[in-house]
Amino acid sequence: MHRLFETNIVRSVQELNGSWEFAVLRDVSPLQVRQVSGIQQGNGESDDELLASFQYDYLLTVPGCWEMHPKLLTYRGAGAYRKRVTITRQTSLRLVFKGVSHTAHVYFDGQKIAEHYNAYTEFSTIVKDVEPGAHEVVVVVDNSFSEASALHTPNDYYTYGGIIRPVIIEEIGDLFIERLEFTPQKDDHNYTSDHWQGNIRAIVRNIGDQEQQFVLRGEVAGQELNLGSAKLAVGESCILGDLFSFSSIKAWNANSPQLYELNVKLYGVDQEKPLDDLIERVGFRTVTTNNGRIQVNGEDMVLKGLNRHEDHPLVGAAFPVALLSQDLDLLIDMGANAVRTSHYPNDERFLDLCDERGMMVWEENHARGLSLEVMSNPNFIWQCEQVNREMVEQHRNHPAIIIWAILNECASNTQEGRVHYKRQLEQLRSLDNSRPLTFASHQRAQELCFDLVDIVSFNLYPGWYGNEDPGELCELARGWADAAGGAGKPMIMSEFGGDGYYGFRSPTRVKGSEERQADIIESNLKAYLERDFISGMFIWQFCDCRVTEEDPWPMMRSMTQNSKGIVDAYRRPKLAYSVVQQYFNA
Ligand code: ADA
Repeated sequence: MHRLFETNIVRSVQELNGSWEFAVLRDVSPLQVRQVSGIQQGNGESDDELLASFQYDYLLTVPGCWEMHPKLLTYRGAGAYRKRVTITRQTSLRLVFKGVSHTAHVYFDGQKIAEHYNAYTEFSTIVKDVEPGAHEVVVVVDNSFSEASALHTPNDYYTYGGIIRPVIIEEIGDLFIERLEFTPQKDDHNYTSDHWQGNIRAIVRNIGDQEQQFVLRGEVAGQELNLGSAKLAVGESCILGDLFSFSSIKAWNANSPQLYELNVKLYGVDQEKPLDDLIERVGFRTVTTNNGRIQVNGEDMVLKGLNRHEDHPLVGAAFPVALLSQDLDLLIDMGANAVRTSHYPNDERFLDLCDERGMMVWEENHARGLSLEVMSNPNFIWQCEQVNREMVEQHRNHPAIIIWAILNECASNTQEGRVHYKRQLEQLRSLDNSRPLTFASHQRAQELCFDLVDIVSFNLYPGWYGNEDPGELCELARGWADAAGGAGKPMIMSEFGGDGYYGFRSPTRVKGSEERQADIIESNLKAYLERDFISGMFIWQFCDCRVTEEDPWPMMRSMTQNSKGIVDAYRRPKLAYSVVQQYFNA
């Protein structure tokens, strides 16, 4: 199940999940091969010899992380996944990979057809005019750390190896709808009326050998939409769409998360039968920042949230829907109305669940604690630009996402770092200007980038890394923000918390005990909930998570895990759980 709703009725879509053969490539890393040889392999080049040398000794589940296999518990390096697919008629195929960690090189019948960097965004590739019969898909996956990877670095979370999210294979014709974009608008600002606008854009591609003419028709909430017609030259794509008005709309909000299907069909000229289709699920809501507060549908909100790493000892980062849903159930049970996808774009099905249950989402790009030196890595700029673009293009239709963010705790205290923050925030605004932007800062009075964002956000750990009083510290933080270009902007406490080792109880309430963790959470929540200038808070963190074993993490994190979860890695509640319930439900 790659989404929580049907994405196509006309187009044939199959999941390529299940058992794949797997070969460990201890000595071959495609990234290294490419760097060492200096050969940039392009589409269509054959790597027969390399592919033929692989020994497929394992059967692994896709989606899955190879670290779940008893022989690969800590394997860091390259591996090859192989799957045979049978096609029953001549067709073009579109292969969609929802997440491969970290780097993927994809081969179809021995020909290289795609490569992609970053575990947390999807990519797709097209193979034209495939003959009926059996074919072979090989995905060479690499989760090693090197200069080539600026964003996956040894860090305070684990980055696994494998095809961690679903794989889809679609049969497409010469013309197909690549993507749909939906942006709700409320031009009358009258949120009691059921009139809304929706800006709808469809991206259509012609992969055939001839010019193609087509018509696009859609439907939302029972209303038919004429999206226009176009003539598309060979190899071209185009965008069709308009701003549509809707009546009798129920808005999406956290208490009543009304969703609608946006169903778009593509027809040949004068044809009755659609050639292709694409379905998205959308909601009507606006997000604004006025008067130092955050509004959803014009109403001031206080975000009561937790930071969540997509990590679980049973599955690594490759979550089945049941576990995604369990996480959401726990968040809701704690009284949270928001979740932050620290520190990377999340599984789309988690976002689908958030849409359904009214859980507001701060989604951020992939970066945690990158120093100026890492930000100067020549790969940093394109790797960030790519993840930003893919995150917004792929997730923009989720009404649950109300904030985009970048670069958690990076060098925003330097002029060189500021250049990156500015460039990336401008990029995000150009992709989607319907949501406020922020980043989580730990730079205190040294912060230089608050003038660039809509919301100022602080990661401070009063009671854990220091013994400050949370109330006094957040007032100081408001002052730092005001002095640094953040005056008048809403403020979020984006991280706070402390370690609590599951089962470690201590009458002295020593640091690390569940008691002390509960005390820290309580003093922070109390301070933030009673201050009007705070528009949101995200506890660090939802669940304990594994950290990478490379230095310096084992020395910094007992049991190589970040133990600041309110539930442990297996989702067992700690003492702080009921404290969160008490404050979030008050
Ligand atoms: C940082 C960081 C988190 C985590 C946390 C901690 O603020 O953003 O990823 O490392 O600190 O546990 O110290």
